[in-house]
Amino acid sequence: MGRVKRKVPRASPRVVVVGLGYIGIPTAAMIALHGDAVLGVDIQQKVLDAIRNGNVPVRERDLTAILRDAIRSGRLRVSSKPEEAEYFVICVPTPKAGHVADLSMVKAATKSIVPYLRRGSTVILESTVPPGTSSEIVLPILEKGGLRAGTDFYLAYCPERVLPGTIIREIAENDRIIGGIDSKSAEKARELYAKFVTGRIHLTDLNTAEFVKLAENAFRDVNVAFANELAALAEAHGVDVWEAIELANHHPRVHILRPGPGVGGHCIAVDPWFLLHPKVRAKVIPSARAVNDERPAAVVGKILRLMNRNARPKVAVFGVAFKGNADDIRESPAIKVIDALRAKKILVAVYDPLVPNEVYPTQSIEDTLEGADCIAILTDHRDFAYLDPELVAERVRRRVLFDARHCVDHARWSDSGFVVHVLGDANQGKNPSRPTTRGASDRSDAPSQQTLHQNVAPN
Ligand code: SAJ
Repeated sequence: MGRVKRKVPRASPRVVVVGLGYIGIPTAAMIALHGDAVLGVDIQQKVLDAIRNGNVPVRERDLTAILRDAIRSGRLRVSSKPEEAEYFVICVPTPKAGHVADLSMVKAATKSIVPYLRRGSTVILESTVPPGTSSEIVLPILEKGGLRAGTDFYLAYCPERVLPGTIIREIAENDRIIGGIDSKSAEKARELYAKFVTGRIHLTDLNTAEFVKLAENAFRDVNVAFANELAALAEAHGVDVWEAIELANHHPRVHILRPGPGVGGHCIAVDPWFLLHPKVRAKVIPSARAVNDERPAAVVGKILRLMNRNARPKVAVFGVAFKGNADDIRESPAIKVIDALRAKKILVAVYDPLVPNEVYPTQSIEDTLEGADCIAILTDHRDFAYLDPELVAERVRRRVLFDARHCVDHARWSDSGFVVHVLGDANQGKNPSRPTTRGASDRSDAPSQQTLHQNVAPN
């Protein structure tokens, strides 16, 4: 990929964005595209090099195009050090350490901007943090530089709310919540976001904004846990949970989410813990976490029951990303399932069309299927709906499918001789499995990866 040349002379930044990851890059690019000079700052040289060359170190639809436009316009530069600016936007990760937030990157990013703060600057934190972080941790670090928040500079919290996979659309269209240390701070932050956000912007105080962000992700976690519990109950009652959920969702005030092998990613599986407080014996949020954390083990149990303990059973895992159509494996429930199966001496091959091999070791679709005793779909990548079960059947040793995401056409797989087991549906998988008609050695004319997929969308 050729280096993208700047055509316009270097401008001093109006906005400095600290942390060039999933949130920082699109934020910096959007602000630049809407007319402000932006400096993106990151401590990783390889991230800076990639961006300078117009390459996006994160996979996100349309992001490369807007990043390149922003660089080409001359309004986006990157550097390892901040500069003086009117706005500082902090977008660094807050992983969890045990059940608490690791704020080391927030602290380091905050310290890094202190020498560049000037009278009238506005500091905005976007990272997901426990309530109180902006006022009790960020504020004192900033004030060590001698300026006073609310008087000399402004401080606001504006959580990112974008869904990985649709970040570019959501970064513009979603409503934003802005908490300010005072109303002037919230207003100053609103002025920045109003340039590129078409959704509504709601102003509040710092703690409330921090709390709202966590409440949103805990809400989703609890609702996925509810769907997961329904799946277990449906199996016990001999009901198909997918049909049951579909029917229940016809109620005007019911919207049940989808069950699955667990909750992954760097947000929903992590953030609910940050909401807890020592003074409160919270029950719903920790229970939801426990329900979702137990899902991989339940899936492992199901897959083991499908294994005929022949010489060395092999499972072909489809999808290692934490969710469909993503290339991110952080906290992925699929990895927990794979590791547990391997610990039980099951041979596991992994195919994921989106996750690069250097991120997680995967195999070609052919090698993954070769001699498999069970195909386990653990991630709902759109690609999997296009697999041709007739061609897949020619590669495997036993035609057994376990679909933990309800994402392929089960009738077609059954028609191709597969015994289909679906998470949450006790009625599937009643037919005894039958071996393939072709021997494992008779594979010379096997289809290529391309032909294992249909060319048309399934019904
Ligand atoms: N999942 C299910 N069933 C569902 C929905 C999700 O099992 O019905 C699983 C997914 O497979 C995945 C996990 O939950 O493993 C989380 O995926 P997700 O799509 O629910 O959420 P994230 O982590 O990609 O993004 C969330 C979003 N938060 C909410 O929807 C409330 C996003 O808007 C946030 O910006 C993001 O967290 C974040 O950065 O905090």
